[in-house]
Amino acid sequence: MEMENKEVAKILYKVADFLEMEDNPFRPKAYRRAAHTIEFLSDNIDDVRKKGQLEDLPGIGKNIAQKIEEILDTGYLGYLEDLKLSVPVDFDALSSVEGLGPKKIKLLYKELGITNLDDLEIMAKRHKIRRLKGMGEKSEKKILENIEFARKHGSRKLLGYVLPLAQSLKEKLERMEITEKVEVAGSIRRRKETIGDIDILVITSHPRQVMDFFTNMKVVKEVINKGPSKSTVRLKEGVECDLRVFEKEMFGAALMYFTGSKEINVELRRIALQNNMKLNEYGLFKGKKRVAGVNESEIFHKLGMDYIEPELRENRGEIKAAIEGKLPILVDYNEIRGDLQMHSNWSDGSNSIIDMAHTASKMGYEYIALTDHAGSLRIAQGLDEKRLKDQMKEIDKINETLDGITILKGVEVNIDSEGKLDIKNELLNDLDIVVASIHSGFRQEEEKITYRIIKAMENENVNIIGHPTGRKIQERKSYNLDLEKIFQTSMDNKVFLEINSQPNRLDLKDVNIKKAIERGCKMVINTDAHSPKQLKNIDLGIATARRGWASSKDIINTLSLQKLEKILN
Ligand code: DGT
Ligand code: CA
Ligand code: CA
Ligand code: ZN
Repeated sequence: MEMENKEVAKILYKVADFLEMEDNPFRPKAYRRAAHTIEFLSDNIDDVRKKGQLEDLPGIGKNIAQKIEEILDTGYLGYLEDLKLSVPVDFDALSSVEGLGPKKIKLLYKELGITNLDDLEIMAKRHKIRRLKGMGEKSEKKILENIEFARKHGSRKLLGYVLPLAQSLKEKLERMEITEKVEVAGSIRRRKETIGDIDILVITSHPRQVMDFFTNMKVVKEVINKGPSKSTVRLKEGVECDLRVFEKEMFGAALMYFTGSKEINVELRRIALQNNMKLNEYGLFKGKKRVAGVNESEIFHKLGMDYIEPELRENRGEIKAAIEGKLPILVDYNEIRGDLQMHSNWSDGSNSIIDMAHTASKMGYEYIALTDHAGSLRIAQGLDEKRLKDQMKEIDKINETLDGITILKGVEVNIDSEGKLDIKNELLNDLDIVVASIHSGFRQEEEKITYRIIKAMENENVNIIGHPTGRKIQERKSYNLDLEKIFQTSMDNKVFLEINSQPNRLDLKDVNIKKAIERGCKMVINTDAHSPKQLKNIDLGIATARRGWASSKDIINTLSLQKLEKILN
């Protein structure tokens, strides 16, 4: 089984979380360190293992190396499963409540017997939590607010985690000779930021054989149900997957139906009825006659509208636009010419500047901006002004050796709690790109935090606001922001809001991108990569931009280097 480094790291982090609830401070640290090493490793961990070099990695000794091998072999770690059994706490659910870490979860369990979200809610409502050590009335109130958020987002998985999984299943099925066509449908095809389950559709004239193969794959943990036209399995990664079989004549209708969303389906069916037709997963019918169904476009056309890209199918106005011929031409997955936020091992990235540039060059980019952390961000090993100057010289040197790609000199500078930047203006002025981001003081009130960002945008050296709302999917809500003011200032000062492509950020998010475009803002899609591999996350950012109705004209890094430099000045 091909395991991603981040999946292995995730299991080790989870072990650390559980160990944290015991009283030995040393062991969680060891697991966390090993997890961090793997998370930021540029080589595939399985390759390292095959070369017998696991124990050469920093922080990985014999014991943890054995555990990594077990994870790579089985997708599981027995030790973690044992730990889970030793405390009957629904750790995933509780830790999804913002503000609850392992230590607090332990406290809540030991003192109040809280094991899940329902217990937590009851105890908070009975005001039992405010009496615990280190808690108070305020944290009790916060918990109540955050439970609701955690419930809503709890069991869904990040697109960035599920998409590669779905694509590998698709490829497995495509490699069978008896499958004629395989498509991933559902929320994954729409590139929604979180995913409930994977939906795959197949054309085949040998459904039983395909189902046998599907339910017996090595990545399957459990068969939930199996039939000739539909089967459902739970994968070892914890995600469910539906496989459905259709005939060729109706495949377009099936794909349309199972791509959804439910909301657009309801609306499309209504429009079909209005036109004396009937739409379902088997086709578009006039009386008993199927008038369309082989592919999606003919169905859309027969319904009197343009083809709607899957990313837009949320019933947010796309049907009306499709009828009026006013859908935007969405920015394409191959239109991005460069990535304007990334980190190297000069700060908290895992690789050299050259490594990043080479991967970017292979991706066909014309330019990248190196934007290491600088100033006071201690946790991210921020560069001081002298190191930043050294790096600029280094980039000049590297640029001379590169062909076809240019590295722009940049920085990610911190916006402090007053809205000031922690690097001097003269130095910022010497850089090609300045990304300013908030990394602390997330909980300030709306007026204050909006002011900080506006103040940063008014600095004439700032080009981009990084991850503008600070949300982390399923982890942290966005800051309280007056987005209208931010959009206006962005336009007035020609400062571009970022669409950050990190799988758990996707910030700005789709609906905010749409609003920004309606106001006339331009944006930039960046990965904020900390390793060469993460540069590939750009597709998640592009998908998000497409879900926000963005065209290439709305996105500045679709421009050539020459044009980009012009609008940056
Ligand atoms: P998910 O899995 O929660 O991330 O979201 P989806 O959109 O993939 O939903 P899922 O897997 O329940 O169903 C796949 C698609 O099938 C969905 O987008 C629309 C269609 N569908 C499923 N159930 C219904 C239904 O009850 N009514 C309608 N109109 N469409 C449905
Ligand atoms: Ca689904
Ligand atoms: Ca489903
Ligand atoms: Zn960083």
